[in-house]
Amino acid sequence: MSTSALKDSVLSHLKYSLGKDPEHATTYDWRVALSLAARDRIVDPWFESTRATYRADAKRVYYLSMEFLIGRLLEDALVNTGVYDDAKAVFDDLGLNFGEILHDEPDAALGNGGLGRLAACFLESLSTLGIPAMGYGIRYEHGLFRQRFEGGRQVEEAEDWLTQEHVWEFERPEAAFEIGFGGQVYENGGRAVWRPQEAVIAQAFDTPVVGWKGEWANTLRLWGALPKTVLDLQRFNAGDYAAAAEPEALARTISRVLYPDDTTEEGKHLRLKQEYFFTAASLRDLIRRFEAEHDDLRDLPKRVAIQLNDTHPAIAGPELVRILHDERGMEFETAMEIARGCLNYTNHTLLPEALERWSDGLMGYLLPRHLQLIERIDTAHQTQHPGIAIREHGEVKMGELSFIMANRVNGVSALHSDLMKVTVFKDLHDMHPDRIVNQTNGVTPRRWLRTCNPRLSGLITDAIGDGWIKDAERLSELEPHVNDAGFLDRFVQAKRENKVDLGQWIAESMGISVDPDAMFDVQIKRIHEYKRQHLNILETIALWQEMRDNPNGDWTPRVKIFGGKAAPGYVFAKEIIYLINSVASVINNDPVTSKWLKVVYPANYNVTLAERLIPAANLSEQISTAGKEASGTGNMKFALNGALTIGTLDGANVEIREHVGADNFFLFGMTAEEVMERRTVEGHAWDAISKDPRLARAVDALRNGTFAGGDHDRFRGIADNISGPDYFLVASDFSDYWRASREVDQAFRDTGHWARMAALNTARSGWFSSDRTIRSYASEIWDALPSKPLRNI
Ligand code: 26Y
Repeated sequence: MSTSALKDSVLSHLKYSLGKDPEHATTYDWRVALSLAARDRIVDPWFESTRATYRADAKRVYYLSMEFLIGRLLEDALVNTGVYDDAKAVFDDLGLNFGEILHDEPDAALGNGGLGRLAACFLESLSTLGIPAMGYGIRYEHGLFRQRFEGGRQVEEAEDWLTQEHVWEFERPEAAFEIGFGGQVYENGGRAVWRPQEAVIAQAFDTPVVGWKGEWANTLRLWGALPKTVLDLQRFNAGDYAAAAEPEALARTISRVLYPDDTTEEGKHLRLKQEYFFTAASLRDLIRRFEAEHDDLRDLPKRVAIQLNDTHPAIAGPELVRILHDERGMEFETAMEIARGCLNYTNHTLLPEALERWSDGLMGYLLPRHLQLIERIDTAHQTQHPGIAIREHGEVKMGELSFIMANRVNGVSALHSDLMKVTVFKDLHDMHPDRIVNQTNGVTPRRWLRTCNPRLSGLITDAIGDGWIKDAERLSELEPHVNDAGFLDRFVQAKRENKVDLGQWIAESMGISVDPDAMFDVQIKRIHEYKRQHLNILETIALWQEMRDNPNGDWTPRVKIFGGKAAPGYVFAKEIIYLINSVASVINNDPVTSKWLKVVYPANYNVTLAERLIPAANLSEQISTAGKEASGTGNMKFALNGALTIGTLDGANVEIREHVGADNFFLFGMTAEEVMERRTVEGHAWDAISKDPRLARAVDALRNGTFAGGDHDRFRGIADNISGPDYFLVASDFSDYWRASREVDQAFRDTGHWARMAALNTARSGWFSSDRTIRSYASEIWDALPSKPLRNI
């Protein structure tokens, strides 16, 4: 398509869709006009994909997820449909700032972190591979909260991405289902009939997800909750306006907010409602689609694979059995078999507190028939495999339920899948030894290299052509180039320019000046004790103290960059945020160390900020307590963008190290096994602190008010934790982390060698493409085949 055709399309949308003339159009107007023009180019392949799927009677994959952390869509769509350069030319021609227009788009934060972003990468890969698939989730009015810092503390604000029109979606008033809650179960002619007490409408909103080169597009179908009756007219006419609007407000609450990854008690009722709401609507939708084409529901497993993204949609098991058994009259055992033939479950955590459990009371109140069916499923399973119960201590364990109802269960890295077999799912694994399979996570190279890092991707394409974008393993063709000084120079140059851009952004948005030749050392992820941001900040404190001891030393300059949100109810994580910000304000104002050390913590880390930070990183901090991080996916994005990792043998770090080579990875810390052993040593933290004077002094600085304007109490909680229970073994891993960090310093000074290691990280990270992950799910779990590519744009 030519630039002028795109320009006509943008101008036409500006006029006819937005009712604006170019003289009065705002950045928003231009952005929406361009988005609509881009969307137009996706609609044909989207329709064609659906038609091809029907024609081939292909098996469909349904990915059920409470979270889709899709971020911004415009730039990705322009790149994937091949019109990015044309679009830029159009706006240059119009004399408008293209970057500003792209950045006007709100970041759709319909997820908390890794699990939600993984779902978004998977959708893009499913489209790139041409696998007929649909993502199902919730159209939250308010995504993940916006984070601000007030005096260094996290403050949460409601996110409101939907106050602007979401231009990518199509509302589907005809695709709507009534979803019930509560009520009673009756018996009628030998069949159970559930008569819910209340009901809301789940209405579909579709967003096309286009793959590379626009060859295929799948759908992300998000459900919004609507009332059955908009207004109680009787109450309204009686003058009680608030009460009249109540049904609407109550119904809409269900799709109002995304739950922050949290363990608070409040809102449990609403969370379970959300889970059932979107799961039930999705199942009804896919059964309706199946029945439009086929007449025997016993064929469902041949035509449909359903992937449960963690236990959040686990109610799909009993719901599918309820539909097949109660509503369609199938034998219970047959219904079970069919449901199990369709369902698969991905586990994303071994942390016991993060595995969902619902009390019998709440489950019985909101979903009385489902509780009965869960009892029956439990009994049936125990008859065959005594010793494991889904229900225990008055609770339903959703992990066990998901496992029992699934054809395949998977972990998200090799280590994690192995640990599943010996920890939380040990007994179930022993009973069903073939059920757990590993599917190591991946990230889409389109967004996480091609789009977010145009300098590096341009250089790669110059060297090896653009085949790597669709087949990331071809990045290995870069290997011979890492011995070419000219290539390495350009590699270093691309990284440096990305750092200059980031430095400018940091200066403008935070008023902190950073040296683009310093090492950019980045830890971005949710704030959690197991991810150990406090280990990083302790090392920062110790380094700063040492620099002050030796102000004439030849220190390697570093910019420590942090990003991440804490769950609003997670007090300790919020203390860590406060500590990082407090340390930053002391260190950044210290004239003695300012040429070597800066601490930068921009607020409101999100997908857009990740896209800015990752291309500019030299060092990737992946320092979780071994055995706790299921996989990590940020670690893959960094390696792909030529950052070196300092990390523990945890999650996918293990596999990253294997792929990039042990020489190109800074390893430290205890292994998962050593961690378990160390915990049994009484006084392990004290022991570690007494053996390492640097650590002792850093912990002391938390207690003596150095970072709290003399207040000895402000960070006492963190200090006491590190020197007391220290469940996450910050103290025990400190010395080795310090050692590895100094090795990093040394290595960074040998710029040529560092560049070579960085380039090797890029060349050897292609395996971490989500295309590889999806191919593997397709062959090992879904038995789904890619359809033929349709056409090239
Ligand atoms: C129960 C509920 C409130 C809840 C909500 C969100 C519980 C957990 C989560 C999110 C979990 C999550 O994001 N897990 C991450 O999944 C990534 C993708 O597999 C992994 O890379 C990462 O290690 C894991 O922490």
